Amino acid sequence: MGKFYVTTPIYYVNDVPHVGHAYSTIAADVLSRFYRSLDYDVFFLTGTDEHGQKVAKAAEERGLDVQKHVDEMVVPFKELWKRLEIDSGFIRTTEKRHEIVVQAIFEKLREKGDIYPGKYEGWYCIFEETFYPESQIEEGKCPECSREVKWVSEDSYFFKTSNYIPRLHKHIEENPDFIMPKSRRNEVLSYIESGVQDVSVSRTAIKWGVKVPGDEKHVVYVWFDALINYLSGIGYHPDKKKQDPNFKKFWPADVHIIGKDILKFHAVIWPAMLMALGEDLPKMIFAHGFLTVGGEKISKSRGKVIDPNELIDKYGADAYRYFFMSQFTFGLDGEYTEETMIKRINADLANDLGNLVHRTANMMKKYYEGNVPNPKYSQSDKEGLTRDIKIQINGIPNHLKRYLKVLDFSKSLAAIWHTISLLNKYIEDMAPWQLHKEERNDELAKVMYTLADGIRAVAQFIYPFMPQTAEKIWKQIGATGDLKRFPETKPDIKDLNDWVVLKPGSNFKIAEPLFPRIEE
Ligand code: ME8
Repeated sequence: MGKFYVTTPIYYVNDVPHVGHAYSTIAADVLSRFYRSLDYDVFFLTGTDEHGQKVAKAAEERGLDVQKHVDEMVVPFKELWKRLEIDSGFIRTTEKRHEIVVQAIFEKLREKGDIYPGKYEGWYCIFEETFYPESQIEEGKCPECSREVKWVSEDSYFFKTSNYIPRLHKHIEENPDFIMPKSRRNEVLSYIESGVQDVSVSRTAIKWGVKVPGDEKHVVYVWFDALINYLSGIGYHPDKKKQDPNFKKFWPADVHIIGKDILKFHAVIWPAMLMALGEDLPKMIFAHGFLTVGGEKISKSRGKVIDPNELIDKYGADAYRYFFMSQFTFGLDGEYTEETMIKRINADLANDLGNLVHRTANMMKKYYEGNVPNPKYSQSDKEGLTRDIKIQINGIPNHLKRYLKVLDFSKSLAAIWHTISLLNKYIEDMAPWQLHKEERNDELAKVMYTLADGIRAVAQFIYPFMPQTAEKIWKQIGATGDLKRFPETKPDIKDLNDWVVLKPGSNFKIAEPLFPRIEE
């Protein structure tokens, strides 16, 4: 099978993580679990961006040495990822393995003439860690966040970004999936068509950062440093002899997941850096939308904070993951309210999924002492509801492959939930209690088996999104196979008896409700 390399942004450790950070990270985790379950060799990288003025300033405000500050601030990120079942590699830009690579790349590009000394004069916004041309500054305010910008006039190294723009332009035109969604691709195209300047890639006014090799009064610009994590995190080194085999295996990245705020860095500067290094470009850069509250981007500095830990305490990690992945279209902005979250958990998780499992468990207990019966499907079942259910379930793996290829998490979940609704409707339509009463035992066995195996399939489908719940269901239905191996869509259904996956005789137990109803 193939390989899959997915990344998230590495987050600034000026503050604790918020729901926006968790959003990108959960999305990457879902993809990574999905591709693992398809037997891909997966590398998923997240981490923290620990240099730059913004982080140094946060340390100063706390009266702490910067290193001590970053060592402390990385902890809440790691803890949150653990709570959210994020199964990934982790890189910190203050790690030696990263700093060495940043310096080696700087040196290589300087030798090549792609990095040259000069003088930077212009405006700098510490919050955005970005330089802005005069033309974008109004009344001394940052065009992005409206904070005050600072006039910077200092010696600086520049990276010849402009050299690579024609090639980048062509690449974007020829590869419609390189920047997703389409609206973002258009944004980048018009940005580069308006002309791109070389980027300042070092600072002399600050000390906190990776030292420029051979010219230590400079530190490397935080973005130049941070982007390199995607390479250093898988063992890259510009000297091939020093490369880890992982680099060869996993590069180029299959998808960089980012928020739309950092699109230009990823879709312009980063590809230019890679071209300068002679490395392949990532296959896809997906810039998702913002989570908003009252129409405004959620971010600590704007006073709009939603603490993921609080929501996990109240609703659990899986409900959290489910809500954020199902509620919003990944490429668009989405307005968050706790009320919608509660409604969604009650309707989809407590009702649809929870009831399906609970009702089936109760009937299984009543009719079969909990032991899943052995169905004998017949030709006539081909025409009926049972067949419809099987066909629906059979179609899901291909649907999910298609949707997740373009990071459509909400459509993927909608497809799974459609199946869950059909299974619930199947209970009503087939009325197993009636079959039981009338002692139509063969029919009852088929219906109850179809339900149990349908639930087995649902557990496998939801596994990438809700790993804990999938495991719980797996245990509850007494399944013995590999939950994490994703089922394949079968080309044709000839005989429903070929579709017996969950072993008849499995012990389907009654258990605590998966998702207790929340007071609305
Ligand atoms: O930009 N909605 O780090 P950062 C959705 N260190 N996603 C959001 C969000 C929101 N309201 N707020 C933040 C940096 N995010 C750099 C990145 S990468 C080489 C360096 C997510 O801590 C989203 O992914 O400001 C966004 O791009 C990222 O957090 C910014 O995190």
